[in-house]
Amino acid sequence: MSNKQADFIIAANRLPVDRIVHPDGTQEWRTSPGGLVTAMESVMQDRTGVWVGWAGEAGEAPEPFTTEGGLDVQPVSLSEREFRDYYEGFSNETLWPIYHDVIVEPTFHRRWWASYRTVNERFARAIAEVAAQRATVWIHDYQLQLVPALVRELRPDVRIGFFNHIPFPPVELFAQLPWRRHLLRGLLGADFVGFQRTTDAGNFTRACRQLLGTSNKGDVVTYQPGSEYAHNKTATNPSGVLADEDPRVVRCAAVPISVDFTGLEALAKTPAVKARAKEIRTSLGNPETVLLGVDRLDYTKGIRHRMRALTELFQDGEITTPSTTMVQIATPSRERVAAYRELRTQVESLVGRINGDHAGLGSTAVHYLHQSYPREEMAALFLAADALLVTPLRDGMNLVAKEYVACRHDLGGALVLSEFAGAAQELTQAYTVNPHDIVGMKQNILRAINDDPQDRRARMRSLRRRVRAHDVHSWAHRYLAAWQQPPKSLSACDTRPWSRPMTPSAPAVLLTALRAFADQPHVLVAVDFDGTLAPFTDQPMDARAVPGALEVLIDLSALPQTTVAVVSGRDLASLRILTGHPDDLVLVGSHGAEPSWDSTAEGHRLTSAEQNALNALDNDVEELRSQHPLARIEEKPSARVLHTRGLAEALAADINAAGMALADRHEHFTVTAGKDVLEFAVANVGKGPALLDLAQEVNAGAILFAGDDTTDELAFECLSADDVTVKVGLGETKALYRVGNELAVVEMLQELLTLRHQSVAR
Ligand code: GDG
Repeated sequence: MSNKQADFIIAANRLPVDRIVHPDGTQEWRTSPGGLVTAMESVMQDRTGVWVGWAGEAGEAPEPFTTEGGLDVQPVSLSEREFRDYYEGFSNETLWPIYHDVIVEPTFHRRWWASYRTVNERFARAIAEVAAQRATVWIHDYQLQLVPALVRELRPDVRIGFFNHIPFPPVELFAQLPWRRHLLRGLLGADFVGFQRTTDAGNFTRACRQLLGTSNKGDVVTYQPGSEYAHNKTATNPSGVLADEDPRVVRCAAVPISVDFTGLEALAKTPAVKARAKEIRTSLGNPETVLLGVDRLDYTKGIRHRMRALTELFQDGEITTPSTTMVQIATPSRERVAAYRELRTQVESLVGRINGDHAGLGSTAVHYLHQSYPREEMAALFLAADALLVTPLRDGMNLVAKEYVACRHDLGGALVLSEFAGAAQELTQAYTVNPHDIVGMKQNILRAINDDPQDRRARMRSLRRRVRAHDVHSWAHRYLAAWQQPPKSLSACDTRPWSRPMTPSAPAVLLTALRAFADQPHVLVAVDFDGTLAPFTDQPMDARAVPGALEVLIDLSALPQTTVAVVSGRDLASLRILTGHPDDLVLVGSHGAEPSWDSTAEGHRLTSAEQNALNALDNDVEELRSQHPLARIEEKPSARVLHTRGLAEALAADINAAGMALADRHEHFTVTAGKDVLEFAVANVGKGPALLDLAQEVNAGAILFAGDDTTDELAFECLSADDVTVKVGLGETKALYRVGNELAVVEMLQELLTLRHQSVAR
């Protein structure tokens, strides 16, 4: 073991180095330049750091060494048997499927679990030996979930963070694991547990509450080590309580990972890479359209679904060879695991069938490459592709999507992205698809290829802005900042408006209004989304409609002469995702600027003056973002939104003030302040005019509109006294009626469904 003690330790299953053996027999360790290494370089600048991990070869571990890039590494050994049981077995055949929605069935073996524990203990000892007093220890990923608690036991002086690169499953799936409590206790040894998405953090805290009986407040889990045995009273422990340790307070939050934007962009700008991109297109026969897929050959990546969509596109004649061709890089992965071998057979048979049916002499439909390539070649492929298809069924983040965006400095290309990849929460300007919906996927692939080049460039510009602002350096620094942040106090959660007393309209009064409305010949029922159908969440894409909400809307829309719309400030793409792409509902996004019913207005094409105004605003917004890294900026096609939800009051006020100062400088924008949001809209439409337009379009004589926010107030003002306007929650309102919360909205709509049903049956 090394005598070196470090104040910053990274622990990951794999060291970021590969052994290179030269023809003359000499060898060297070369750093494999992954995102994590780049991120760590930027946080290790003023510290002494050591990376603890497996060197990639079974057997005795090499002695600690320093790589040619100056990275100190502390190898941990794995025997051949441990590689099979701990890595291939427990990590990849037990945990991986459970953590990815059980796409394939997990396998449970006690021997694998024993090996996982042994290897985690070995990692913990290696960390404890190299950690200086009060060192910072950052442990990565699902292979090492027991390590935080094991390190804490050996070295209570160190500060421990954990980052989970893959999703954390809902407790219903996680609970299948026979060792579920051990894993949670292992993770709760950390001071801070980071996840890719807030849903993952939420799944984890829920699992802790349900399986360990922790008390959770906001983003903090308070855990009394041993207390879960309360469920397990025994003769030697009649009270069932072993709580002789102090309670532990663990913060859990989402800190989504990213890529080295600047490095990738620079690589893609090198003459060699640009020339190679051209060469690739030439070698493919200079097709009009090159589609690309780059994935580890893993069943989570949705390669089969993608191939099915492609097969149908060729069958339908929507795409043909030689003008369109697909390149699928399927990097070899976990090749000794049965599910991966089976996947390879299936993918290769699908590719074979597509080529058999649709390729010609000298023109291939799918170029399938089961190999890995140097990063320069990857960058060239990204530059050569007109669309990248990223269609996982479940993915923690998906770095390939972000790498593609970072490489497209020419603003070319288009990103087709599964809504089940963590990246979809940030990359909202991608062509979002549900990989299970082959029809939708086909449509979006065609849109990505055929959309107006201007629109495609605008999307790419916006995607690039996002990835540039949230690159891997900012990820690492945000992680460290979040780790140091004091726990969010619960008082922020307790002040949700509808937990205070309120006076909803008397049921009889509302019922009378609903009855009169239901009797109108043709009606428009419209509701806002956030705060009306779905409770607010810290991360906008985590919002979910309360149970029954979407169902009752769809049932209403099935009735004759009843149009149902969801009218929101969100952009149309995210609204589609959050409502589940229902065909029967009309969706109106961006405060009316993106009505799904009017394809000419969809996406609201900006005039060049509007685009210039937006660009000027973006420069100032970037400035604001650099001064206030915790401010969240949402980009909509025709607006920018400053979110301060979940931030400390003083900080939110500062950010708001900075936002208002921007409003003064950018007078072309309509600035609307909502709940913890400030929206700058260049296209001045508004929910009120959008509702009136829609009512006219469908010939509705009466409108019911329910909403909770300031922008809804403006809509209430536009409607007449014969319409039914419903305020949700507390606060001053111009609406005629009021209900308490989202669940009360559902009850009201169910009442309306019954009344409307009776009315149309008469
Ligand atoms: C896990 C989570 C999360 C692939 N083939 C080649 C190659 N790659 C590189 C890609 C990318 C990386 O491998 C793959 O990263 P992904 O994010 O796409 O997927 P996972 O391997 O499943 O990673 C995932 C990630 O952790 C980080 O937190 O995003 O959700 O599952 O960087 O470019 N690189 C080279 N040649 C190849 O052939 N050079």
